[in-house]
Amino acid sequence: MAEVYELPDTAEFKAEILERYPPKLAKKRAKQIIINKIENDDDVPEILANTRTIPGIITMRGCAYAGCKGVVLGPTRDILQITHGPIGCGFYSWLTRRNQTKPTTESDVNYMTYAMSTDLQEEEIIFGGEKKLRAAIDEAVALFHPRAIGIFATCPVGLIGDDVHAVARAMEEKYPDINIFGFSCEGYKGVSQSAGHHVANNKVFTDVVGLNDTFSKPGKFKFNILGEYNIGGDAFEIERIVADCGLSLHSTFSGNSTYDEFSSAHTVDLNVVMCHRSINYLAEMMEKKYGIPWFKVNFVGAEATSKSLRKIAQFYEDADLLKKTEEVIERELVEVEKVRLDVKSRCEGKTAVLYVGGSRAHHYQELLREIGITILSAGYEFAHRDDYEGRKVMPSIIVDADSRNIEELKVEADAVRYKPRLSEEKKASMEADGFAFSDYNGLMTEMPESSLVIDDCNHYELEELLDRYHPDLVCAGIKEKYVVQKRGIPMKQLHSYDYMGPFAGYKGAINFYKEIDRLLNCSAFKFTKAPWDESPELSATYAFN
Ligand code: CFM
Repeated sequence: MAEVYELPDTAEFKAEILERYPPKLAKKRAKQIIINKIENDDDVPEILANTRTIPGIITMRGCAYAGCKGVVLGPTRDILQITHGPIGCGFYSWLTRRNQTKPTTESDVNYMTYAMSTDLQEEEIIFGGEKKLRAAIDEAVALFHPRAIGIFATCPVGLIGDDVHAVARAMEEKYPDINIFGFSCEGYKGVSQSAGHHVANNKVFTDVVGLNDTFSKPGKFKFNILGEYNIGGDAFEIERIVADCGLSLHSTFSGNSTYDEFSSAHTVDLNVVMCHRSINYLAEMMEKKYGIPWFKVNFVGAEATSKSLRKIAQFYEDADLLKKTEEVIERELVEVEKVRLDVKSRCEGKTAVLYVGGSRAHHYQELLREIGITILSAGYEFAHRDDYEGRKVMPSIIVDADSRNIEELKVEADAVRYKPRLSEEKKASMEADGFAFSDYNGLMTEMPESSLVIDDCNHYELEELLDRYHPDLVCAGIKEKYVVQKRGIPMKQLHSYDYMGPFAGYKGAINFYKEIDRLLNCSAFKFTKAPWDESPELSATYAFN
């Protein structure tokens, strides 16, 4: 049952926010700023999501290229990745997210430390850039001899009509031993980075997964983690815990991953999904084509980690595995509880708001609640209605022209490799016992009643909210960080974690508790005076009828 926190005057606050917008925009934002209400069977109000940001608004969002190259493919280390576009796109998607990797031997390749780009100039924008892309691939092959190359399209490439797929096909003919594939992830391809996730999922599914039937790892209980990107070392901590439980993690999509792991990912028995938004497509497609079931997990938060480990162990129905898992949980919780209770004594009763991507605004509520912090407001930058309201609303989501822009692959069972890991009867009986497959309840069911859920929150709304409700902590990204901190409010980046991590798993929980304790109880913020409070500020309003 969700906590009840009476955030005062939310309706009035919402009306005030909307009053300053032109009428058409106010009408749209009214559907994206929601006062949370949880009905009996976990029904929540409908929210408008995955829709275009209003031009001129300072959004927190990124682009489709960022979602494809930066997010989904970026963390894998031995697929050589070439950004076809101006140098800025390649440069700013180059490890700013702090995704880490750890080659297992000295001779393992790691391309993540390179930013490879065709560095398009005016000349190519006018006369076409495919020649330069082919030359870049020749150069990359000569220097690195990679096994796989991904080519990522940026906005100008789409505008001038360069065909990255045709180049990929031609270059694959020239280098038949190298798997070369292109991504139509032009920045404007969708309304946010979410479109890029989908493009990435599709291509990895059609061109990589399923190619290698022989690569395997030792161990009995083989599974993949989908949607964990090893920011600040999160995947390393998850790897440590699942190995201690006796599980065999085959491939993570895509934190600390390799091409071999991706291409043989169809050989395991289970997919667990961490970030639902960025990768639920791949989970669904792998189930249809190979018969691998999936369910949602969350390794952010000590309790959530324990729950997720137990669910994975229960899936295999093995007494030893279950026993070992309980031992790991008990062992790890000793230190976690010690730190948690100490930190909680200083953080209890504080309040926070979170506006992050498409899953962390939900997952990190777990960690904050564990140290007694109340969530006043949260929202995603680019999630869809299912991430807010739960997957049960998926059939009622209206597919608009922007979403239709991204191909929905028609997936059928593989003639050779399809093997249902669970019979229909078995799955049904597990479900009858409360074991949820292919499910996600979304963020709103776990938010306090009457808290504010804001989709695609912008800087104006965030500042109004800070003025009105004075949260003790803001969790968001780099674009928000300094505006918030200059006001004297501690701010934690939940994308890159600033300079820290891991925050996942048990050690991550300890790191996070301590960091939030330091931030909330640091007196330096009390002495901070925002420059705009000290000197006059220009202000303006829209002129409209
Ligand atoms: Fe998934 Fe992510 Fe997120 Fe995301 Fe992202 Fe990220 Fe994020 Mo930044 S894949 S949706 S596109 S959990 S980069 S690791 S932190 S916005 S909440």
